Amino acid sequence: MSNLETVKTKKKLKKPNKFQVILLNDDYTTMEFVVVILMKFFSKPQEVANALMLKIHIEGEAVCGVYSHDVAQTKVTQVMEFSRKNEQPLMCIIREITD
Ligand code: TYC
Repeated sequence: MSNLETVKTKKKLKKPNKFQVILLNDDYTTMEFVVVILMKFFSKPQEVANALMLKIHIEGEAVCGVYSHDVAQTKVTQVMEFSRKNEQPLMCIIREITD
């Protein structure tokens, strides 16, 4: 295969970028509300949601899901809107996975 063909092949097979959606701890959002968020927007069963909420509470943050950029951005927007409507200061961020 020529050099040109190799470059073309590499470009075609490039893996799509993936993005972690991360919830951050704070002192004011209720634990119950975070569990609701994890069940409603990240489809976690209640026990998993509870364990993940505690991990965030103790460690400061946790990855709640990994998605394409579009889906990750939508999750962040939905979580932030729902939190503000419910007067909770919960923060949700995106982090690109780099290798
Ligand atoms: N630290 C909060 C409390 O003690 C609970 C909490 C957990 C807040 C996870 C945000 O992403 C969070 N009420």
